[in-house]
Amino acid sequence: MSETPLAPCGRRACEVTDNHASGGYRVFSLHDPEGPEPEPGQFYMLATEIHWEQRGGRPFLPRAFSVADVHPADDGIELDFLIEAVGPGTERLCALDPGERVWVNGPLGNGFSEPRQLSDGAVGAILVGGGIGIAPLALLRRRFAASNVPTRVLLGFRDEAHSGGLDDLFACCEVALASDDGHVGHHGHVTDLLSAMLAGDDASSAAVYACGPPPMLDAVAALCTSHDVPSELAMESPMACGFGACYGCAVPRGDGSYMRLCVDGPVVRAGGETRGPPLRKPALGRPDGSLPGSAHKFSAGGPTGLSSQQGRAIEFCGIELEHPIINASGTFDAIAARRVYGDELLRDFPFSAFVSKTITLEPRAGNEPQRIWETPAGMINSIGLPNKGLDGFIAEDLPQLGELPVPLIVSVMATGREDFKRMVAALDGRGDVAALELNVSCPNVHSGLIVGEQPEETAALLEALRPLTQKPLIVKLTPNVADPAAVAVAAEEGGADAVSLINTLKASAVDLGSGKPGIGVGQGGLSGPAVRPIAVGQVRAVAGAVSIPIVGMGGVCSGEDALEMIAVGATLVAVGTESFRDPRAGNRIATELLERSRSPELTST
Ligand code: RRO
Repeated sequence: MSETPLAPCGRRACEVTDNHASGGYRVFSLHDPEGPEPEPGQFYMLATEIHWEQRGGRPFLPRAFSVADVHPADDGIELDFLIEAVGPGTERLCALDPGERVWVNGPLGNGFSEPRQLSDGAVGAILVGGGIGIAPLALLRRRFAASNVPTRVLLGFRDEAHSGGLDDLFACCEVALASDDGHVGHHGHVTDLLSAMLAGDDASSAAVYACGPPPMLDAVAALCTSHDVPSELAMESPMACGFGACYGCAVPRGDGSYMRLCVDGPVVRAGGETRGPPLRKPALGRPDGSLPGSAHKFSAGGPTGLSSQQGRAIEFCGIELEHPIINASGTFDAIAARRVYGDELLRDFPFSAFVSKTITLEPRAGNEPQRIWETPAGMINSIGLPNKGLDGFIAEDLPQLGELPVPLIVSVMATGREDFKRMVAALDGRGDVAALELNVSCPNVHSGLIVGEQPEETAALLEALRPLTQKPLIVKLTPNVADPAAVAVAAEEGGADAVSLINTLKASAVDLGSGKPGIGVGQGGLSGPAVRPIAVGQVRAVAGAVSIPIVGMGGVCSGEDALEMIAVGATLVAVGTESFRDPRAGNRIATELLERSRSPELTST
């Protein structure tokens, strides 16, 4: 297991060097001077630098693509991607001109294994690709050729218009073809070719590697299981971030739980198990050698360059923070991000405090896919609070979160007061927890009662919890009520130290292709710049009603947006969805905020 990070920390702008038609698809190439060479099966999150939110605020999220080929360049490497224009994101990428720049985050995820890693007896490889799924197999074939692994390639296409990439990526080798319409090769499915091959004598010495549409992968997995041949499948799932933050790319494991395909895949062993051990074990200790749990006070002049001498250090509920930018709960998984980006993440951590994803008393698997849906200038999520439960969190996550170089705020949620009390009492004694956020506003857990929708319930909850802890209690408010200020006042009267708002707005979408809801469970919560004016309005209303500090959030993408939140009364500003697009959005926004607040034109409401 490699101790090196998968990818440079954050996103970087890479120049397009070529973009040409290839059958019904396009092959475009990027010059990457900084990134490490990707493994076959790994992927990148891509978005164009300009004109991304071009048509009605879409595309908004970056798109995930497997890398199809890699070439050495004078300076760094050149990456090839195979792409078909099927929606606003792929259409924009297909239209790229050489010289334009693309935001690149990667390489990400687990790549394919060698045959011998899958089975002692496997010495050769059979690659099975369908449609655009041939892309990662092109790089895999090249890797196996270089390491003298005997490899056979079976590729299938729907029709001629969907047979792109062949000449560009597989021109050099013998390939058996199949097509649904019979225009080339075997008239039928590529899995017919695999079936015939596995019935042959030498199948027991091979491992199968497949990428393509889900029905094809199911058929490959079934064939391999029946012939007792090991296989790896490169899968796809809608994802917003690619580095474990959004929890959108959930794929069932078969035991009732889900894996995040971005960090547990995209290559998985047939049968649903992930490829192997976690990507990387985080190193113990802090980069500066200080002890975990000692980081709740900050000296001036931190890594972002924001310093208390410059008047930017913030006191929040008795906790000293280096700057006003924190993360919104559930939008950044620091443990997963550290596995992807390594300790570089800690050296210049994006936030001045870290808020955990909300935990519950008992473990939860989360909601069934589809969990995310892109909308104009935003997205809907219905993640459904997947978490390890209080005990799992304390045993497994808390020690790792205690190594972060910033104070930790743990977000908790329960459907009943007694469960809330048990969680608060259990976390009260933890020195590594600086404060607690009470999530009384999740739109995606259907308990019958959302405490934060009723001022009396909110006040009663706070009155029950206040005697249990000296730690600051921050109440996360819902925007899905007529009068959020009334709930904020109730929280303050009940003994809350601060309020945070807004959680996401209840929302829905329809997949016009299938006629089904865009979100598996029918509805979810809307976030992103689309909700920012609502968030600003609600922060303003709450600030006029309470005297406790406010954490403002909702669609903050820039220093100016953060300044707007502060102008209407926020003490801290949380960044949420923007971290999916830019993993270092927190650092960027903190720096922009400092620069903007020094500017002479600064005005306030
Ligand atoms: O996990 C979620 O689905 C979720 C939560 Br807990 C929340 O508070 N807000 C949200 O939009 N999603």
